[in-house]
Amino acid sequence: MESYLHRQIHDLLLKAHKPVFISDERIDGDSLGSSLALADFMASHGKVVPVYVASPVPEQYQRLPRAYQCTTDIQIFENPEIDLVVVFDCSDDQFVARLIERIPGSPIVVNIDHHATNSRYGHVNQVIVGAPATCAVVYQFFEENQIIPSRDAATCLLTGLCFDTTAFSNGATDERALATGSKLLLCGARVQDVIHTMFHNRSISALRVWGLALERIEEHTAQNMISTYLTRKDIEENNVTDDEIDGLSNFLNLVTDIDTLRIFRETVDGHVKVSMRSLTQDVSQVAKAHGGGGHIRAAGYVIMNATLVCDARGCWGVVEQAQKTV
Ligand SMILES: [Mn+2]
Repeated sequence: MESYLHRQIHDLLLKAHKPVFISDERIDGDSLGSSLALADFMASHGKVVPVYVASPVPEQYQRLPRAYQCTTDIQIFENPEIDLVVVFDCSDDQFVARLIERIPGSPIVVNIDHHATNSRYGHVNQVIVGAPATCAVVYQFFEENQIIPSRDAATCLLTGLCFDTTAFSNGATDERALATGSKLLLCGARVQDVIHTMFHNRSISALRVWGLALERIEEHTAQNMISTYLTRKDIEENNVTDDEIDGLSNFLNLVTDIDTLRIFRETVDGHVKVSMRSLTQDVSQVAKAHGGGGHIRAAGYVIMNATLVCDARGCWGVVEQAQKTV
């Protein structure tokens, strides 16, 4: 089935007159790497495909091959000629629906992903839950169609694979991840560029904010769990962006043997975002129960209209505001 779908996607890509790619709302190494690798494949067939991103590409990813093809211009969807939409690493069908409803025609939607919570919203759904990254699914696309990815495409794919496996260290690291990594190196992926993109990019201010989060770690011994908290004030007073402090949950997951961890962070629009990681628990179910999503071992959700408060004893908690009534 997977091979059949890869060949079907190949045909759709080559037949499309006006394709558009969508990278997941949450921009990371995997969502960008997978979409840019296929954008590179399309360029080798003379087609420059726009890659829609919900917000500007964070600085650390701006050197990825073809990152210049990313656009935040939502008006690109207002084109009746669009006949194919390919969505990468995105389990949120509402995000995709809001973009697709802007297209005056009825394009074919291809959904390429590996999230356990993906609802299979496309006409063609290449959702491989066992895959370590969407980039591994896209690598399989190349392989099953007997195409050798270019050096640039391989570098994009290795970026996503390293991102989602935290450089082959977390629970998503399996035989397929290591085998795919090795094949990408043989295709000429630039591993030092990937390591630089992933790790050598933290500003000192961002580390200070991480420091606040590390200081505030609370232990829940009975559940073998830790939690920590970051407010808007922490982020804004240190002049860092949310992108810059992303990666804290992966870092904690890498350096502790605590089973489950949760990071609560106030968002710019008045909500609280919860990121969870676990070594043994299915946190995707917890996330789903709260309207979020993700993977079995890495998932998250948003508590709407909420703030974080620290009481006199230094204990942190989430305060949900009642919805304003008109
Ligand atoms: Mn992913």
